[in-house]
Amino acid sequence: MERPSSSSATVNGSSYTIPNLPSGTYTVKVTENGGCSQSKTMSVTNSNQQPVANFSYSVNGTTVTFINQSSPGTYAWAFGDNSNANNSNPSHIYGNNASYQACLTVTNTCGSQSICKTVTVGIPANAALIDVKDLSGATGAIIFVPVTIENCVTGSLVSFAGSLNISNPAVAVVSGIIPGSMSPQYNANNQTFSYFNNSGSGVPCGPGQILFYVAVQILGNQGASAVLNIIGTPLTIELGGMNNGTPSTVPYSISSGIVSVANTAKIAGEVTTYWGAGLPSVEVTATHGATSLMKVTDENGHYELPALTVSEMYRVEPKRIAQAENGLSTYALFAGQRFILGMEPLEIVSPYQIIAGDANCDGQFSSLDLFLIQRLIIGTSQDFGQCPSWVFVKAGSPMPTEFTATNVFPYYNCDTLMLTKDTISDFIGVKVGDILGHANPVAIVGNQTSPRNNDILQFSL
Ligand SMILES: [Ca+2]
Ligand SMILES: [Ca+2]
Repeated sequence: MERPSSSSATVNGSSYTIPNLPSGTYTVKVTENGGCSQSKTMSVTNSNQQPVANFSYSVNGTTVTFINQSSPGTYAWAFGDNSNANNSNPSHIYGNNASYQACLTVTNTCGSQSICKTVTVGIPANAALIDVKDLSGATGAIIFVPVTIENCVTGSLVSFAGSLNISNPAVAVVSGIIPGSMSPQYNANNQTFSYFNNSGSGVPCGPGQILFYVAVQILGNQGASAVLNIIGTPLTIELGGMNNGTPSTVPYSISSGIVSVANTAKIAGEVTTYWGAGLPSVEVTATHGATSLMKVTDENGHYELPALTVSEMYRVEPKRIAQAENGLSTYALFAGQRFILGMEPLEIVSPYQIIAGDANCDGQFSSLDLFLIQRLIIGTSQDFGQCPSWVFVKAGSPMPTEFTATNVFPYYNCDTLMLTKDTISDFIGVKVGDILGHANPVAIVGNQTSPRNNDILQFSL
């Protein structure tokens, strides 16, 4: 080979390789054993050079700023605490006072090269510690990660600003900031926050105090995690406090948090009448396999079944035992009879009224049901026999708009779902026999009814 450098290679089969050539124009001369030769000119460009990895870094508390000194290519940083980055000159905040192996891999079309360095970080004793807590939530949930202050080196805090970062946006993303003792303004476009106290004296600074919460939406699959950081780009971190009556910056260190995807989720919801009144004391049971968990609705009809294992099928079913005579009236029987005769009474406008009318739960509203309701009104019987006092319909399940005495049946009386994330499951409660919707939603025992159009709800316990 001739200019700009010379090298030689032995043919291996019909090919040969001469690595690490600087860019330039080369003449390749092939000589056979007998001395005959032939030449060809070709050029080698820079882009085909092997990558070279190197970096330096600076430490400030637990914040490390990395300076890339590698050849061009794509960069993959592994900071040694299970977090990563792909930008050229990342800044990273470590969670603990410790040593970490930080590695950089640079890749180009010729291959890749890695280099690792030991980075030791520490939190100075004279600095306040801003601690982003660890928190997990189910896929789809929004969790509220507390940001607290420890080692409060100032009497009161007057300002705080910085930028939020999540190491892997496929796992979780920041959706906002919820006030604690501070109420920062937040810019979702660049994930920066800024707070200043407008009382003139600042907010008292106590150990463990929650400054604010970062609202984080969980997106990843269960078991995944990401680092939630307060970082100095694009908005520089600055903590301001009162120092002997003078506002000044406060030295700080930041401990990052881990947001992770939980392997449990909750089923929650509300149980209401079809006119929207909350139903308390409804037993809502979630069953999968041989296990079941039950919670009773509160005074507003809300329930919550927490910490259910995900990736399981659940059957959610409400049940309410309350007095059978609630909401019954002879007038409702006349309206029901006119409906059965096809006279379209004005009092019956909802398919739930037909479900209420089916007093023996046989899937149709008929004269026999009117007879059963009448027996309860006059005291010949105390219950509906094969029908419970309340039945339930899964909210949002399809209902015919042109309903008849039979086409609203069967209805969805439970919710069956594959639990993958926090899930809402609402139900409509229907008091059996209450054809006109007059049942008192809070009546559990005794004999009380209350017209729902009345502002005053009359009941006694
Ligand atoms: Ca932390
Ligand atoms: Ca019936």
